[in-house]
Amino acid sequence: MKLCTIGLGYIGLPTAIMFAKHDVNVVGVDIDPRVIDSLNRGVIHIEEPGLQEALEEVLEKGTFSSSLNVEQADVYIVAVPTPNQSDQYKSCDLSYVLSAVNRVIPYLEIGNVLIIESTISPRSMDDFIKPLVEKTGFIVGKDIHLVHCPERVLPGQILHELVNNNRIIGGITPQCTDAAADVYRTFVKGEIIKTDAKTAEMSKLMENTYRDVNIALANELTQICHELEIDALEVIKMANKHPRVQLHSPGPGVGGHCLAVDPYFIISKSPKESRIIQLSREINTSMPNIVVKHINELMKESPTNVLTLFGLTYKGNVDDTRESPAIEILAQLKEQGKYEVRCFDPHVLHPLVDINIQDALKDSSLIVILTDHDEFKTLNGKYLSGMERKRIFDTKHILNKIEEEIEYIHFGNIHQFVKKQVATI
Ligand code: SAJ
Repeated sequence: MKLCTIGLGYIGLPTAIMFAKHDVNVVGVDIDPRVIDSLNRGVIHIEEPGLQEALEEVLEKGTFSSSLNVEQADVYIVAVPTPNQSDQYKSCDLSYVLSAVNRVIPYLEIGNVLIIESTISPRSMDDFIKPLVEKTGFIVGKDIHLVHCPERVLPGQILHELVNNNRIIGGITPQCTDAAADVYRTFVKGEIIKTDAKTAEMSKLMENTYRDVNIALANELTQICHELEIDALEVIKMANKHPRVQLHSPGPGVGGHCLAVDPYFIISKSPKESRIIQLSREINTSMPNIVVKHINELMKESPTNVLTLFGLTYKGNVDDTRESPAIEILAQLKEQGKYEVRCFDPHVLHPLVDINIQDALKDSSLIVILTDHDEFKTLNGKYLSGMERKRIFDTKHILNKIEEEIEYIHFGNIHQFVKKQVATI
């Protein structure tokens, strides 16, 4: 089998290398010459544990090469970005996917399998990609097997999850699904679950939407409990003792390139019906404003105007700041111009970030924890000695041990510190 992958990013590259490890002859294609140069020099251009070694292995074996140009193959996999557009409902920008398919079309031959792994809005396969392929005269399901196979791997564990996760295979016809299932059986040890293209599209989007909606519920609970002077975090702990309840955790908002993006792909396709999904997005995107309002209250009458943000990434233990609520909070505080804002994040190299925790905390009146990095969980008094007031507002509620001298504020007890009712969204 020969395979051509289009898009060599966080998903395309590990997928291409995984097939090559399993003796498939793979050419990986990308439009960025720097990516191709780097891979041809034997160096991966993204950070992912085990991937560098895997690249070296497949280059040595001779089963993987990379190129700027598509080549004739038996199977094509498209894994290119699908950003939000800037329209009213932030719909899915399919242009990179359509352009990748257009690049494959001249090479298509009867019997080929064309797989789209990029996250796409529901019905994209039926309404846009199938007609594009059929414009060539090929019949999908008979001549060409067209399939959506969403990826669901977690950065940091991609090589393990590619092999072990379940895989949803959604073909335009059952024949398409069967053909793609044979392709993934090359290395997938998880269950291969067969369905149709539009169910596969929607199920991928709903996985992340489910999480976004549940986080919004937890975030809304913090607002209700603030008003009613109840400890929201205790409420969550108690409610989760029920065997069938799993409330999520509140926080400063929802970031990253999945939860903060995918729900809009559903909303834009069905704006009238997607009421909870829209409201959840609204609640989660309002959290940075709420955190900034709390900060303003907590900084009233503070001994200095210095405050320190801990963590700029969208979640803990990653270096990714895409769509990060912490970045939004930093921007709002900078725009207000009321404080000297310092940032500390051992995972982020940025001119705004202090490398040294002592520098970040000198004369500070407040630490605001915005990301659940492991390094922050054991924060203790010895680091805080340079602070003017030892006060922590922990939006992720992650400190393991709270020393007496520290004023520890979180979404459970914020009402004791910020009496004034904070405007909800
Ligand atoms: N968050 C909360 N409260 C919670 C859980 C998360 O505020 O209870 C916040 C995080 O801090 C972060 C955001 O949500 O800002 C997203 O984090 P995440 O870990 O939930 O999700 P991602 O975006 O890193 O990865 C998700 C995963 N999807 C699900 O768990 C359903 C992953 O499996 C997918 O591969 C990935 O999206 C994707 O590519 O779609």
